[in-house]
Order: sequence, then C-alpha cells, then structure tokens
Amino acid sequence: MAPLQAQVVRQTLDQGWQLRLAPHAQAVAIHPRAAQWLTAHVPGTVQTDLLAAGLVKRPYYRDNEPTLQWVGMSAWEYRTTFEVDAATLQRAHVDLVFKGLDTFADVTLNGHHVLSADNMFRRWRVPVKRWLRVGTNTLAVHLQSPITHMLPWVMKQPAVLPGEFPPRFGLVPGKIMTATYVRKAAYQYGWDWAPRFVTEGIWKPVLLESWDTLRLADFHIAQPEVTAAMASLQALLDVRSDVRGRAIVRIDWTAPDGMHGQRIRTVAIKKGRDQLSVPIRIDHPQRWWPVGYGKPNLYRFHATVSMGGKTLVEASHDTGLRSVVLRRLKDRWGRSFGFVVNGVPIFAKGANFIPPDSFPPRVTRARMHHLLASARAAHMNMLRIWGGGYYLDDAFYAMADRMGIMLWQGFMFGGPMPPSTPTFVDNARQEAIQQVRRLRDHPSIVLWCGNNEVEDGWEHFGWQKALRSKLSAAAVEKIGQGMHVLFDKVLRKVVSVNEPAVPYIPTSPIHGGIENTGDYHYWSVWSGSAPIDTYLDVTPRFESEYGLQSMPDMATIDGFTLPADRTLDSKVMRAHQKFANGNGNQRLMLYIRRLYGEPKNFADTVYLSQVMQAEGIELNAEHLRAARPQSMGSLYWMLDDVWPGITWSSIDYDGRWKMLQYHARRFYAPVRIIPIRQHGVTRVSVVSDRRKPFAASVRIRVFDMRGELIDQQQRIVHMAALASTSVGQYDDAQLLHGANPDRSVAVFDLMVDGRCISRHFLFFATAKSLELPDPDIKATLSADGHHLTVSARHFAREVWITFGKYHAMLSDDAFDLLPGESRTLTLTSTADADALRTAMHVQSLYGSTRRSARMATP
Ligand code: BMA
Repeated sequence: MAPLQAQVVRQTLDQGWQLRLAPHAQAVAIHPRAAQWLTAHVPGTVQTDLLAAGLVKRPYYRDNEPTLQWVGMSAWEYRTTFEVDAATLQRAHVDLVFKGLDTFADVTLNGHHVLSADNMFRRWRVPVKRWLRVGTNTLAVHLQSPITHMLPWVMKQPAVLPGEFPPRFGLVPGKIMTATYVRKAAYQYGWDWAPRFVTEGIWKPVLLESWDTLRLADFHIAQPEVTAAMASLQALLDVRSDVRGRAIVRIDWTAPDGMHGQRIRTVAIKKGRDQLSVPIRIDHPQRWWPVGYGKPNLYRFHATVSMGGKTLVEASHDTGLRSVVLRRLKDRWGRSFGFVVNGVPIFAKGANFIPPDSFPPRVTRARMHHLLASARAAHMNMLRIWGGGYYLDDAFYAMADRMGIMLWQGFMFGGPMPPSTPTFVDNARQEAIQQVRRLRDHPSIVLWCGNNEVEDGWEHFGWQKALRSKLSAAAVEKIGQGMHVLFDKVLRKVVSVNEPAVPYIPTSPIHGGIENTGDYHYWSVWSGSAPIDTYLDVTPRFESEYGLQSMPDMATIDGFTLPADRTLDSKVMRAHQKFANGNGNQRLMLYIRRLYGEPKNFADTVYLSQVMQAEGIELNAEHLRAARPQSMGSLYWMLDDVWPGITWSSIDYDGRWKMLQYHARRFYAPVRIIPIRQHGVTRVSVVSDRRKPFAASVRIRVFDMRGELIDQQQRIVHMAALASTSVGQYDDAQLLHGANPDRSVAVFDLMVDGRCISRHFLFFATAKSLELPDPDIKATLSADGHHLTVSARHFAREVWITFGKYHAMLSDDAFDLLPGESRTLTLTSTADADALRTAMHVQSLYGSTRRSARMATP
C-alpha cells in the first residue's frame, strides 16, 4: 500500500485573471478597447468587469440597458497564470474545479482542451495532473455567447419553444428566444421585473485540489426520522479511494447546548467510488424550529476518516434536525396544502424571493443578510425561491438556517416549456443531483419544487395556448410528455433518492387553476385588473403568489434618473417598468386612481403607489390568515428587487423598505387582530401562531377623525392555539351609530393585561372618498438622533417618514395615528442626527391627492 498522505490541499485560482473580446467577435470593430486584455474578477461577470474598466455605461442608470446588449451577444476569453509546486504534482490526483461557469465555456490548460461546459448551474471537476507542470501554468476559458451559440440550432427546430418574454431589443433575428434551450438563469434574458443582461463569465470560484489516497466528495447527515423523543440519523460519506482497506469513520457532534456526542465505526472501503454510512441516534434532539416556533437550533457534525492510524480526510458542517411533511389531505374544502414541521402545522407567512441582482457575483453577504433579516423582522417564516433565477450561494442557505426561515426551493425552470431532448434532460438531471446534494443539509429547505408555472402556463396562459393551437397534435403531445418526464419522473427521483426527508412537488401552482386543491397563484388582481377587494372572493389552500406593484423609494429613483425623468411616462421610468413593455405604469395608476384618487405630483405618485400596494397586500394576507385552516399559506410576490425598477417588491434594490415591508411586519405578527369589511359588514378574527391558547379582550372604538369618540365596546375572547378565532361580526350601523362613514375610523385593539398587543384600523369608505382632516403631524428627532416622537392632532393615515438619501430604519413606519396620539419610535442609522433631521420628510395620505388637497381644514 502506498504511504498514506493526509487531506485535500486547495489552491484558489482567483488571481491574475484577464479578459478580452474574442478576436473573431464581430463587436471588435465597434468596441476595439474591449479586444485588449483587461483586468477580470473571478468570480465575476464580463459586464461588471467592463463596467469597472469604463467600457460600458452603468447598466441600471436611466435607459442604458440596450447599450450593453452586445456584451451577451459576443464571445469572450479569460486567461490567467498560476504556479504549481513540485509537492502538488507529486500527489496522486490534481483536479481543476469550477464551481460555476456561465455558461458555454471551453477550458484549456497549458494549451490542452480540458473541459466543455454547458450549464451555469453545474460544478465541474477535471483531473488535470497530466497537463500541469512545475512552475507557471496557463489557464484559459473561452466563453461563447449563449444567444448566438444557440441561435443556429434553435432556428433549425421544426417547432421552436418560445421563452417567457420576447427580447425587447432588436438584436436577435426574428426575435427568436434561445433561453429555454439553455441551462442558465432565465430572468437574465428579461422578465416582467428584470432588465435583459445576459451575463457571461466565471461566476463562481475556481480551485485546484490535490489529494492522495482518499477524497471525501460529500458528507451528509440524512434524517430519516426526527421526533421529540429521538433523532435517527445516518451520516453518509461519499468517498473516492485509491485503496481498499479498513478505515475508521468517526462522527463527532456538538449539540446547540454545547453537549458532545460521538460515534465511531470501522468500515471496509472499496477502491473507486464508495459510500460509508454511520447510523447515529440522538435522544431528545434539540430540534430546528422556524421563525416564531422556537429556536433554529443547529448541530455541528464533524467527520474524520482514518486508515492506519492516520486521518485522511475530515469535514464538518452544521445542520438542524427537524421533520417536514407537506400535508395534502382530502377535506371539506378540497385537498389541503400545508407544511407540518416537527409535528406542528405551520401557517406559512412570507414572500417570493427573486435574484437580488442581474449580476449574481456582486450579491454580497451583507445584501443577502439584509434581505433575510428583513424577512425575519417581518415575522416571515417562509420564502419561496422562485424558479427562473439561480440556486443561491451556500452562505444564503446557512443564513436562512440560522434565522429559522423556511425555504421553498424551486428547481430553475421559470415559465416556458423546456425541451425534451435526452441531452437537455440529462444535463438538467446532473444539475439537480449536484444542487440537491449541495443543499440537502440545510434544514431551512422544506420543499423542492420542479418548476414555476411551466405546466400551469402550458394549460392556461395566453401565448402557450396560442402556440398549442398552431402545433400538430403530435408536437403538443411531445411537449406535454417531455414536461411529465422531467418534472414528474427525473427531478422527483433526484429528490427522493438524495433527500427523501423533504417533500417534492413537480410544479407550482400544483393544480393549475384550481384553488381548492393545492397551492395557487392569484393574479386576477393586478394582471387581470380586478379590483383589490376581489382578493376576498377566493380562498386558496395556500397562496404562493399574489402581488401588486409599487414604485421604489424616491431616493432610489433619484439614483437612476435625472430630474427630467421623474414623471411616470418618461422614457426612463417606462424603461424601468418591465410589466407590459412599460405600460405597467398605467396599471399602477389604474389601481391608485381607483382607491386613492389622482396624485398631486410625482412624489405623491411614489407614495400612493406604496400605500396602495401595502394596503392591498395586507388585505389578502390577512384574509388568508383569517381563513386558517382552509388556507395555510400566504407568500406574496415579491420580497426583493433585481434592479431599481417599478415592481412588486417590498424591499427595493437599494435595500430600502417600501411601506409594504412595514405593513408585513404588522400583518405577519404572530398574533394579529383582523377586521375585514365587505358589503357593509365587518368580520373580526384573531389569528394566533402561538402554540398555547390564551385569553384576551377585544376593544373596538370608533372615532370621528377629528377626535370625538363615537362608540366603544369591549369583549373577552378565548384564542385557540395555532388558529384563527372568530370574534364577531358587526354591520356598519352597529359601529357607526349614524356617524358619517367618510369621517369615521374604527380601531380594533387586542388587549392582554391592559396592554394592546395588536391594533388594526378600519374605514367605512374607500380612501378617496374619506374626508381626511389635516392631521397636523409633529415629528421631533431627539438630540442623539435615536428617537423620533410623532404626534397628530387629528387622525393621520399612512404616516410615512423618510430620510432622503440616508439609510435609516425606524421601529415603525407607514402607520396610522389616532387623533391626539403620540408615538416614540427608535431610529437606527449610520448618518448623524443633524443630517437626518435636515433630510427628514413626513407625509400622510392627507394632501397627497388633488381632491384631498382641495379639501379645506376646519
Ligand atoms: C408570476 C411569477 C413570475 C412573474 C410574476 C409577475 O406568475 O411566477 O413569472 O414575474 O408572476 O407577473
């Protein structure tokens, strides 16, 4: 037996990279400077390096987007050199590892072709020892444009499968869409919230790994059974071995409370590929709990494999122990769709998560953290990782684990029907295996989902139906069968083999247009222009998408516009609206006008768009929560933004919370009082995510907006655990006692021990017909800038306090104030108090529209 050597040595190849336009590229004539070698960042994208070199305009600024399109239409070359020492070459194996190549890449090492890559989502490992030399080595990566590379082939297809959104820039002959045929992030080709930036680059780290004897390819803690009494686990180690023999596998773990455990096992290792397994039993495990249900406990597991008294490999990682069931039972409403974690049925509260940038490598940990921490701050326990983006970095999932945020993880199929060629399906299978194995130790992932809206789209959406009508029956059959194979067979099997403890569904929404049997995407509001209160007409079992757009924060708009651009129908504002080719701004106005009236100016349009979105989404989120257990989830569309655009997000691209994010923090609170008024009747419920019942009292007061108390009533209620409890039903007359509905506001308080733990305001007329008085708001910032006291003489609706360009987080914002009420908020910002005081801007609904501006104060 060869002398045993220890451990894999990793050399990161992130230095000295350069890139240039491929010499044969057409664009050389127009962009000669890009044909010279430039500094490249790895991980990175061509676009961001060109930006750093000053060779392209700022992609998100004004309407610069079309001017960068040539980049993704061109071929690019990367090169670097690196040193290899004699010791490395003496090792039995030296592998070149690309954690991600975007997308069609040919790799040469010292002039030898070593790899052709064709999938952005796969990792590549190539044994390269025979091509390496001691001293300087040259590594080159040639990237082809994913568009022009695919075009000739796609154009030859008898029935071309379209992409989701036709390219808006006239660079592609016949507007042919190639995205569907490529395993690459679909949103980069343009989406209804995303610009078109088709990236190329070495978007993940590159490593040289050298090893002898044994390599640990994967270390996984499978959790076939986790209960309160016992966790029955299986440590699984995938090894590649040059030798046969007996090895000692040792698994150590540290529990969240610091207690240690250990299991040692002697195993026989085969030559080649082998899987070692060590059963582990932990009594009374400290389980991982989602936000609101307990601590997101994590265990640290450490594995070592030794032979002949020498440790050959070791690895460690954190994981949480939990059981997940997607409960889908026939019941009186149809068939349920609800998550049960550690035996506790959980109402999923959250939002959809889209890629936080067009250029994935520039999404820093700080940005991921901000988004996840904002979700947790808003009591979200689930985010749905939508299928048209990319699988996120390990760091993202590790943060979600630590925060207790459950993730619904989509495979990256975003809308259009995928091709069914064996090469494509096999490529997708390899990708899925790698991704599931990479991510399966993250307790945050509670569902794998085959695709987003692919099957629903094929059955029900406009362009798909139009396509079907043009195709032969055989072609239609082939597409349907292809989807069935990929989503019902291939991907399902990948999950059941590699992570059987987590449920899989082939598609979302799971039963297309049927709201009573699965998860549901509801778009009659917004896409279908239906009035916002139409939300109340459907009660799906789990609403995994619904949304309303709004504008980003004014300071964020200032960042991508010139003053002259700041009107809704300017070229630039239309370019930053991707819904309906820029016409989405009319849809936005339709919704603002319907409920709030005509904004006075652009700043009021921004404000009212956010009010409309926040109040609209709140209505549906609360409707769904109140309908528990008929409904078991509310995931609005969407949490974040890919760029500074006019979209459905609740946090804009600059990280600023829109009003919706503040509302979400209230409407997703663990306990929430919910009055919903429809046709003159208000139904009041209290929803509780607490695991124990409790008693409280509900106080209902009705005020004239100028301050007079019209009615007050109070009653004791017993709140059931994990439930929505109905408190009562009131028609308008019972609350108003003849008072003018346009001048009245009701306030519902849930009181425990004399303290209000949840408050909800309610109106008896749409916002635009309310006769809001001038609230006379006073806001005073403390000398140190940490506290803000806000008061209103008369009722104030949607008080919105902003600090211009400064990033400042208030303990509450976008709230209503009762007549005479004063609140002191805490303020967190890195800006100094004087700057904040000068920049502070306070507004409310009063005076934001032409009508209310005209209305005289008393
Ligand atoms: C949904 C999503 C996305 C889209 C969004 C807004 O159906 O799945 O494809 O961006 O609607 O239109």
